[in-house]
Amino acid sequence: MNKRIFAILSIALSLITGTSAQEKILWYDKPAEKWMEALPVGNGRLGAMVFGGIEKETIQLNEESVWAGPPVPENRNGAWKSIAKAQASIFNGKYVEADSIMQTDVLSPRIAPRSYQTLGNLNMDFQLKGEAENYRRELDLDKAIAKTTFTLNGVNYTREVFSSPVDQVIVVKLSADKPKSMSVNLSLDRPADFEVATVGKNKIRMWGQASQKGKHPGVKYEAQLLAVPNGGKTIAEEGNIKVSGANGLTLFISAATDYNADEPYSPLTHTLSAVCAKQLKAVSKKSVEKMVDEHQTEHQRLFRRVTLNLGNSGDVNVPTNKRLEAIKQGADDPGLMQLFFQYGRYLLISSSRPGNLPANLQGIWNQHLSAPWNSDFHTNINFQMNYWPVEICNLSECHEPFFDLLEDLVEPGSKTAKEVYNCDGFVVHHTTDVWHWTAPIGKVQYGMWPFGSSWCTQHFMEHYRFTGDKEFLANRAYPILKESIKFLLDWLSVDPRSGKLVSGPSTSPENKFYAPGTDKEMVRLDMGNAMDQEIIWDNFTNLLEAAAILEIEDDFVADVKTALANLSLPKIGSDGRLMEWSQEFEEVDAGHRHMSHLFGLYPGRQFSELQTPYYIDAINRSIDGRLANGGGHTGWSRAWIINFFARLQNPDKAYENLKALFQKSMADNLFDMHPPFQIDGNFGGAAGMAEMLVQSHLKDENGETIIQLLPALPKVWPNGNVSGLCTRGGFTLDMKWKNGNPENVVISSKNGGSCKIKVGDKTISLNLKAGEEQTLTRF
Ligand code: FUC
Repeated sequence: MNKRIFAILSIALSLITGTSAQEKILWYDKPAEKWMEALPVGNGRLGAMVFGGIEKETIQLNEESVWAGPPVPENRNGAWKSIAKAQASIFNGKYVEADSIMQTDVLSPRIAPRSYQTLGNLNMDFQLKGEAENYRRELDLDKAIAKTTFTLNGVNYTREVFSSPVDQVIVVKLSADKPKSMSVNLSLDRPADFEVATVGKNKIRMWGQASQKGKHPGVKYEAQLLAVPNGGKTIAEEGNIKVSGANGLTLFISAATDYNADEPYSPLTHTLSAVCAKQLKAVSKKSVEKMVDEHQTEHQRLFRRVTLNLGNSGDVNVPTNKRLEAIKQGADDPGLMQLFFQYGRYLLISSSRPGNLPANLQGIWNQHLSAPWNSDFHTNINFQMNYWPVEICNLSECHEPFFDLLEDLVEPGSKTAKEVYNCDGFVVHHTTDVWHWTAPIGKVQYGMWPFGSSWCTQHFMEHYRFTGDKEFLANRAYPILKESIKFLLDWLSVDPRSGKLVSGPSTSPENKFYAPGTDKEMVRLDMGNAMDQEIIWDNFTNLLEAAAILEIEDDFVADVKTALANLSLPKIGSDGRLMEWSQEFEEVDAGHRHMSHLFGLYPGRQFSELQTPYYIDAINRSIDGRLANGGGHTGWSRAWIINFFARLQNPDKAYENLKALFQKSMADNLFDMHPPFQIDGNFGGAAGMAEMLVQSHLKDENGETIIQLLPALPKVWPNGNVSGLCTRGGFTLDMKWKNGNPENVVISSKNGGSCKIKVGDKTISLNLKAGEEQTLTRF
């Protein structure tokens, strides 16, 4: 498409949706002083944090597979021999004994740190003196370009940075509007484990092997910087490149590692310098304009699928940090929330593209050698939360890296299931990383929880529900669900007190309670905690749904049906709250950040006002109890609460918690803070906003998807529109609302099928052919 037509179409699109290009920009009037003020770009694999400095500019670089290496935790072979003893202890009320048996006999030592690491820094020392004027740095989410502009000594400088998914390089384009104004010293470095050298006069190589203070030798990496000046003089000396008096300058950064995702313990044998050089050679033959065009087209292919306008864009002329500060002071700013929503989508596109590793605790953006929690894949909420927005926000293919990792864990997870538990199937615990280990580790409080795998398999089924991809269901979702459930069927035991099937000994992540009958001794393990039972319910019902679609009727399916009928379900306590454990224990931390027992509300679908109203009051009391005692204090915990209240169809509380996420857990660059930075809250928050606008997790008695429109629309968003949100059943939705009510809804079907649209108490039945769309204007 030529540029003019494209520009006209963009204007037309913004007129239709009521959003302008400015609304998708984060911007600031000062350079970043801290990393948490810098702006992220990424192509799924290569990330960069842009500070926007004037005399000196640093760009912190990442490559997703730069990890310190083995040793990793190992399975305790034969640990299962002690598990029956611990189970009996719990059934006999001896909780301290059970914790102690499991801690001593089952958990492996936590071998850490072994972290995801920074690739290094590109340092640019510009030969500039004087006061800059008209300073602005921005991140344009639609263009996926970070840009810094200022005027100094009468020269207008522009610096643009992007990470191209097409060319697999980071591009830094430096321009000035007066000739010969560009003089800069360039270098690459890293906090440890690196060597540098120049090649010819315009290339720097940096290489090494990631380690953790000399231990844990891991991934070998190389990064190369190619400087392509326009005019001026370029010399290379002692690992640096000096450019003086150029009219402009473009830098290309390539990076490669020997990490082999298919077999992490057999590194790739390709020559890293040759891989990097090849990528640089390819781009040096291309015009930067073409690279920008191709980069944007690829980014916008995904990004532009969804538009959101919450009715009031706020003042786009006020810097983003000041708007955030105003929210912290109590103001409402739907425009900034709209920006945060699209930022979530932008971050997912930029950190999780097909073929790459999935987004870790920091996406791909990490400046440390020892990152908080190693920046790993934490599977007791965080890793899953990263992918909560992926289907509903029309980024289905960005789910791929998640599926790939899970499938890679089946083999080691089967070994763990056999060696540690003497169970069939596969198991993953509270965390894992690029080395694909699956053993239970550390303390029972977090480590004794064999449910990372079963929770993650939920995503496979959800992918099917949103896309209707039957091949995926048959070849990927069903097999992995089956492996997860094989483990569960062996793991479950009969509770002699109730005759029901329960999981355990296991923690309700990562909470603790006072052991009954002791002088307030703290313990963690129970038989039949609510979360385990809910995840098992989810797994079983997912498998049965898949089996029905695939017309599988065999002994395994029959076993799952029987187990489901005998499964212990969550109970309501004497104080009216949903019980977190199987008994009414006295809790140690009433405001605990994990709200594991509410899994069945979100991301599960076991509890709903429409179908299980008797649970709703208990759930509300549980959340209120947590919040009254300081719950929601981490970004991800708050993000989870937004989703809970969206599902409870409580717009006021959903909004109150969304606002609290901005007020208490957000940095100036709109990164979520645990604190420290943890990207899950960005994704969980965006998912929560989508969930406030449309929900589709329920089915009616005939198995038809119920699509609920504006189930939790807050008063501050009375008018607005959204396009491109996806629902289960394979529908896509464009919707305009006025005075809190849907006015114009266009619903289209990917594969053909029927659904029930629900607005308040009214229901409309629809039956669409594949590719058909229908407009609804009366409700
Ligand atoms: C979970 C949480 C922590 C942290 C860690 C990465 O275990 O309990 O708060 O977010 O993951």
